[in-house]
Amino acid sequence: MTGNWFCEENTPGYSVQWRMLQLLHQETTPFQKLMIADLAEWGRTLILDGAVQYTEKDEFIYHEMMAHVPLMSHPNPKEVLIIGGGDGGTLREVLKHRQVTGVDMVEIDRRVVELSQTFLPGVAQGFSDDRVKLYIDDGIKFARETDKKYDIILVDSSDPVGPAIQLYSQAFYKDLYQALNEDGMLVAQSESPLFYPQIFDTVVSNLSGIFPLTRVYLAVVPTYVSGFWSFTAASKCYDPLQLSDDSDNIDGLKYYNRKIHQAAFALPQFIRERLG
Ligand code: AG3
Repeated sequence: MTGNWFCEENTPGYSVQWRMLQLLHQETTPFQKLMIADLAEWGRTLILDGAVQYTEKDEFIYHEMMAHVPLMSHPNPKEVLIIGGGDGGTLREVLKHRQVTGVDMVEIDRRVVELSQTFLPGVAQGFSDDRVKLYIDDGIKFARETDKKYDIILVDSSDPVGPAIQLYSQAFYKDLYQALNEDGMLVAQSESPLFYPQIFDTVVSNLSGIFPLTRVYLAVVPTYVSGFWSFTAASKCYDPLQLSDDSDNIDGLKYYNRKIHQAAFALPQFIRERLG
């Protein structure tokens, strides 16, 4: 950190600097270094191990795209599992679907949940919704041990460092496959294909080794490394690209709409070539 600037080092050759108006909280949890700051231009921001996860200004893009693409494609999503996502952004979007009757959320770091509720605007409400059950637990262990079946699973993980490494493994995805109903669907954030192509390849190839249908989609998330961000949808039955006629109409969206849903699956040539 230099003066009032927070510096996110993405690679040894590429860093981004953010002017910090106020450092609101900082601590080292048993899992990671957690920081909440008010950044000029971006507002309240959650930073884990030096990587920006959530900013007030652009979080809606990532969270809407993570939740609504699978939820609008599945005709009858009732039970949802969120792994990670302790800030509550994905949860807030999932709860906008009236068809959803239960959401289990598994976050390893209790402090992420507690501090997000205290400091991040617009996420606390979700945690008190009757449909939600919060497990402070290791997502890997939860996936291995659960005998519940879900319609949708969302893997809202941080980068594959520290507590999140195993969330990119094939063993974990196999457990999630088991935890999905026969027509279930999963979405995992799959990092920047431009900047972290190996991680992107790992997610896609691990998932496509297990699921009959895997599709990548994109969104611009300005505050994530390079802004060029991907999600990978893996499905047992429905095509994630296809919107279901039975899906809810959701109010109050700022990014997602039906045209965006389909456009997000149009992939640039360099990604198509990576996918083979
Ligand atoms: N999860 C993905 C954040 C990745 C950001 N990476 C980085 N800045 N190096 C975000 C969790 C939000 N619910």
